[in-house]
Amino acid sequence: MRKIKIVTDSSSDVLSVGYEHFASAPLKIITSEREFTDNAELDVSEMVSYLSSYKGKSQTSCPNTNDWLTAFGDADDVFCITITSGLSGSYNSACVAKRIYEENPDKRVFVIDSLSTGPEMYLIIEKLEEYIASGLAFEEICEKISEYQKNTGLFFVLKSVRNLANNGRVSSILAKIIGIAGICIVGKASDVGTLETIHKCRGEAKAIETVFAELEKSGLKDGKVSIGHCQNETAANNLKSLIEKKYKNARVEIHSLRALCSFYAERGGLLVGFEKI
Ligand code: X90
Repeated sequence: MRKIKIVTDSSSDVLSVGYEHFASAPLKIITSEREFTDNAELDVSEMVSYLSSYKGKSQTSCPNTNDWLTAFGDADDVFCITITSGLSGSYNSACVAKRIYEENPDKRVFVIDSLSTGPEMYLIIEKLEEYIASGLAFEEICEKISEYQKNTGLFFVLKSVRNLANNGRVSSILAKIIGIAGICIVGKASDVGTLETIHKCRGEAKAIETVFAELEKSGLKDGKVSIGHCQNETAANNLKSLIEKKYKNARVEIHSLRALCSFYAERGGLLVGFEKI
């Protein structure tokens, strides 16, 4: 029997799955005083509190090739899913790790660029588990998961884009607009895996209604929805209720974001992954 493993970076917020062969390669959040490794041991809410009063420089770093090789471990077949290559070097270092790993001709690695992060990666990981459990061949899983990925998407609601702007992931002009109290942005992961701002909303309630309308426009039906939040379970539950009221068979799951997504989504932020079918 070949050992099949699912490997992700910590931007997926997934620390463990039902399937036994799984590993997460942590990203890091670095300030001039402290360094946070995004793994199961980290107290994310303590980090978020610390960052909310920290005024200095901060940045993040993705897993390097060695980190990925460690995560692949001794598996024969690896399905490796990364944060979008549009915003991070994680996908690139995973591809280098794949080339090294496959110098052994018995090993196979399929690297998936999520073109997204967090909850959309969560849905892709769940689907991989399903395909592996049903005993599909490696090539079939590669094909099917690529198809599945075309039918998932990610929206977000953010109250601050300070950390995104400071790290060059969105424009500083946008950061200033959002800095105005009470303004939330609603946006989505673009087709090339970058942030696309769609609306600037006054107040969280309006932002939740808006993201629901956008989800519907993009094909939300009775499929799966995954909501990740940074210390904002109330907003996550409000969105869940809106969805379930109209789509009785939708399966909506809520979880707390881990460190990397919390750092960029910031306190109050929501990320929403969904199936378009
Ligand atoms: O390599 C690194 O250091 C990681 C850089 C990650 C940068 C962006 C993370 C965004 C997290 C913010 C809203 C959702 C955006 C989705 C766009 C594809 C969450």
